[in-house]
Amino acid sequence: METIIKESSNRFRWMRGVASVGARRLVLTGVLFLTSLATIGASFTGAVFNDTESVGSNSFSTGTVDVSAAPASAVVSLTNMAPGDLVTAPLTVSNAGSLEMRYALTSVTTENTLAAQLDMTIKTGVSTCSTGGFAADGTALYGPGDMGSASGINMIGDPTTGAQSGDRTLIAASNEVLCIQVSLPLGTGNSFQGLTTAASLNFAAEQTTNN
Ligand SMILES: [Ca+2]
Repeated sequence: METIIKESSNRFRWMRGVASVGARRLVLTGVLFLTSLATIGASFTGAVFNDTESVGSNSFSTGTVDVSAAPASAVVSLTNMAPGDLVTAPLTVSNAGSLEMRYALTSVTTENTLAAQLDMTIKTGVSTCSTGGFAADGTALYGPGDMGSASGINMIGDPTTGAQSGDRTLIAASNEVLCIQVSLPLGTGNSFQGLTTAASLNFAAEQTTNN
C-alpha cells in the first residue's frame, strides 16, 4: 500500500516536471515570437526613403509715400504790391517715396480779404516759368482764382482719400514742375491798401495702389 502511494507520488512529481518544462518552452516561444515581430516592425519604420525641403526667405517690406516740394517755402512772395504787380515762380513737386502716389494741393491763408483779391494761377508744362513766359504754353490746373482762404481752398485735386477730379499722379522717384503766378489785379480798390496775407501751400499725398 505504501509502495503504491510512493509510486503514484513520484509519478505526480514527474508529470509536474514535464508540465513545467512545457510551460517554460511555451513562454520562451512566445517571447521569441514577440521579439521577431518587434524586429520586423523596427525594420519597416527605419528603412523607408524620406526627404524634406525648406522654402526660406519669404520676406515682406512696406513701401513709402513721401511728397516733397522745392523750394520748401516762399515760392512766390511780393511785398509792397501795387495793382497790376505780379510774380511768377516754379515749384517742383517730387515723389520721394517708393510707391506711386496721388497728390492734392490746398492753400490756407492767414486771412480772407487780400487772399480773395489776389489772383493765383497754377500751370504744368510751362517751358519758361517766368512772368514773360507764363502765357506762352502749359496747361492750367487752377485759376486764375483766389489765392486761398483761412479755411483752405483745394487748388489741385482733393486731399480726401481716393481719386478725385484733379488729383495728380506721380510714379516713384519722379517729379513735375508747377508754375505759379500771383497777381494783384489792376482794378484793385483803395480798400485793399496796407493788407498782408500769407499762404501755406499744403500738399497731401496718398498711395494709388488699392486706393
Ligand atoms: Ca484724393
